[in-house]
Amino acid sequence: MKALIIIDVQNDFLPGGSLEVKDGDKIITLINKIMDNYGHIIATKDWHPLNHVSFASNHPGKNIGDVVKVNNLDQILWPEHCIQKSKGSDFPLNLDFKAINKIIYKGTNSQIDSYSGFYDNGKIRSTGLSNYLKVNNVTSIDYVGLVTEYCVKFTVFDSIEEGFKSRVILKGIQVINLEESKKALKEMKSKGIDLL
Ligand code: VGL
Ligand code: ZN
Repeated sequence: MKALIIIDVQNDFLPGGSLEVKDGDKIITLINKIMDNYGHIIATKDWHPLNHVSFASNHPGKNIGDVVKVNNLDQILWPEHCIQKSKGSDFPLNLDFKAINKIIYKGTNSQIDSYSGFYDNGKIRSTGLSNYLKVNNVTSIDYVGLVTEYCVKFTVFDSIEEGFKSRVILKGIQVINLEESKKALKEMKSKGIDLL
């Protein structure tokens, strides 16, 4: 069974959002168009509590973009984004979200970030995504969403490690930092992830 996983297509990552990605909205038409081709459609949502460790606002004296150590892990500090139940955490209205079969929430623990849709950044807690896919006999996954060098990258790395045939649809992703994203795509390729 083939699945489509849509990563973090949420208002805060789109133009006008608190962590807006330039042209982040340009991938939505394509995503809507390809949804029909899949037996299962899963979306991940970045889903942070207000006191989340990734927010610069929770580190007095620090700024957005600074890197701090949290339990020995590097943590980049972001603006507040995708706060649980906020408008910024919603799917955009022009995404065909009614076609989504399952939503996986990540970054819900205030003390640790989660770029991957499978595990938190310390690989301590599973989100349940892997189990959901296995129970539904999914063996092959195509990925779209935001953003290439963070959540897409770490999700597909875990995807291949979990044994799923994994492909990234290049017209369905978007980047924050072009240099970092080029590196990310190279790393994906070297790990056996197909780039379409
Ligand atoms: C993401 C930064 C912080 C992402 C999530 O979805 O790529 N990036 N939280
Ligand atoms: Zn986040």
